Amino acid sequence: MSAGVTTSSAWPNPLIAGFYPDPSVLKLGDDYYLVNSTFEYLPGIPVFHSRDLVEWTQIGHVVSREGQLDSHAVPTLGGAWAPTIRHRDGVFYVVVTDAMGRGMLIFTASDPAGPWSDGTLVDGVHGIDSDLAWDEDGLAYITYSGLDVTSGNPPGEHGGILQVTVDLSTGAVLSPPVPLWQGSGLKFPEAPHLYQHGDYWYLVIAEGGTERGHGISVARGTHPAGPFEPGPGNPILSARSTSRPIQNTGHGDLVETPDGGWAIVMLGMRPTGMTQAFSAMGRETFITDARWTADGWLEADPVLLNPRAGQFEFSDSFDGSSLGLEWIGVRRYPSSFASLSARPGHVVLSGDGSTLDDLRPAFLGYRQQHPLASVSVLVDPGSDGLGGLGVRYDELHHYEVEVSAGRVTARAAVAGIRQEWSVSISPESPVTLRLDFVPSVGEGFLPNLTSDVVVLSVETADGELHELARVDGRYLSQETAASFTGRVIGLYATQGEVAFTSFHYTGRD
Ligand code: 6LW
Repeated sequence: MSAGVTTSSAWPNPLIAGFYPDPSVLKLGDDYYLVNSTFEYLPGIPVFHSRDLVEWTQIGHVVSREGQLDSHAVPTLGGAWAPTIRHRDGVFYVVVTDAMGRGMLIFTASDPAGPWSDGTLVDGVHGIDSDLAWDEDGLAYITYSGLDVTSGNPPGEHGGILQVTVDLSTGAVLSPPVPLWQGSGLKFPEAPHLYQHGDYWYLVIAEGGTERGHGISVARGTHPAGPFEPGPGNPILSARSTSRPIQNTGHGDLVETPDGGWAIVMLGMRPTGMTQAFSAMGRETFITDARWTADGWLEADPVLLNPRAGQFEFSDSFDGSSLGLEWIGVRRYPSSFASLSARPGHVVLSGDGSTLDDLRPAFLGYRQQHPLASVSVLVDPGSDGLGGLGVRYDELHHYEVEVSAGRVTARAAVAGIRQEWSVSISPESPVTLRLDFVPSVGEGFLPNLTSDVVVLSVETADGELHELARVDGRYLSQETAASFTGRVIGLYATQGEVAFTSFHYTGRD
C-alpha cells in the first residue's frame, strides 16, 4: 500500500474556502467530483471538479430548478443536508436529506454538471447524512444517521448509524432499518460512509457533534451490513481540546489521491479569538492525508492550516448572459428576482417588500471566503428603489448598508435587536457601498475575543467616503447564529428596481 508522496502540509487548507460544509468526494478514473450541503440556499448542492484534488472548479449544481427540494419556506437549519456523491455503471448518484422538506432523496445524472433528476424519495426512511454503497451483487445500501428531521415528528432519541437496502430506481426500501453502530460513545454518530478495501468493509463516521468535539471514527466488518468491529484508536481524527487553527474537523469522506495514497476530505472551521472564538465563514472544506496501517486500520493526520497564497480577487460587471455559478439566492432562485437584460452591464434586482429579516429576500449572494475581505458595489436605486449590500448568516443575523434616493442607512440586526445609522446624500447619482471585514484591534486582551469587525460605508459620487458603522463580527458566526451555513455577502433590493454593477470582492487570509 502506498503512503503517497503528498504530505499533509502540501494540501491547501481550506481546500474549498467559505460556506461549503459536509463535503463528499468521488474519484472516477482521473477525475474527482465534490458536493456540499447548502441548506436553504438555491441553486443547491454545488458540484466541483478537479483532476488533482487541489484545484477545484465548480461545474454545476444538483439542485437547479423548482420542485427538486421543498425549499420555498424551509426553516433555517433545514434544506439540503449532507449529500453523498457516488457513481455506478455510467450513472452519477447524489443521496441527500431535504431536512424539514421532502425527506431523503436520490438524484441521478449522466453528466455531473447536470441536469440532475427530480429526486426520488426514499420512502419512509427518516434520517440524515445518507451514504450509498453497493455489494458485489449490485444491491444498494443506504447507510445513514438516525436523526429524524423529515417526518414532522419532534426529533426523538438519536438512532445511531442505521442501514436499509433500496431499489434506487423507485426509492422503495427493500429491508427495514438495521442498527449498525453507535460509534465510540461520543454524541451524534453521523456522516457514515461505507468503503470496501482489501478484505474488509469500513464504516467511517463522524461523532462528537459538529462543534469543537467533532471527530471521525472507524469500524470494520466483512459484509456491508456488518457486524462492525470498532477500530482501536477512535476517534482517528479530531481537533478537540487542541490549539490548532482548524477546529471542528469531522464529517469526512475517504478518497484515493492521484499518486495512489489516501486522503480524507472533511468539514472544519477557522475560529478567530481566544478561549471563546468565532468562525465567520462557518463550516468549510478541508483535506488531510490518511493511510492504512499494517493491520488494516485507517489513520489520518491532523488537519493543518495552509491557505492559498496571495490575494484573492473576484469581480463581476454583470455583462454576461447568465449569472455565474457562485451566485445564490435564499429559498428562491436568483432568476426569480434578478435580471441581466433589463439594463446592460448591470444586474437589476426587483424588490417585493421583503427585507433581510424575511425568509425570501431578493438577495443575490456570494460566499465570504476569507477572514479579511473587502467588498464594494456600485448601486443605483433610481427614484423609488431601496436596496443595498449586506452580509447575512440567516434572517436573524445580518448587517447591511442600503441606499434610497437621498439617503444611506447602515443596519445591524442580531437576534431581534437592531441598530441603524444614516446619512443624507445627493439624490442624483449612484453610490458605491462597501463592507470591509477587518481585524479587531485595541489595547489589552478583550479586543482579541472576537472574529473581526465589519465596517459599513458609502462612497458618494464626489469621491467622499462616509463610514457609517463598525460592528463586532462575532454575531455573524457559526458559534453565535443558529444556522449551519456561513456568511453570505449579497446585493439586495427591498423596493422597486435597484441596479448594481462593478461588484468587487478581495480576500486575504
Ligand atoms: C449534518 C451532520 C453535521 O447532517 O451537521 O457536521 C449536519 N455534521 O452530519 C448539517 O450539516
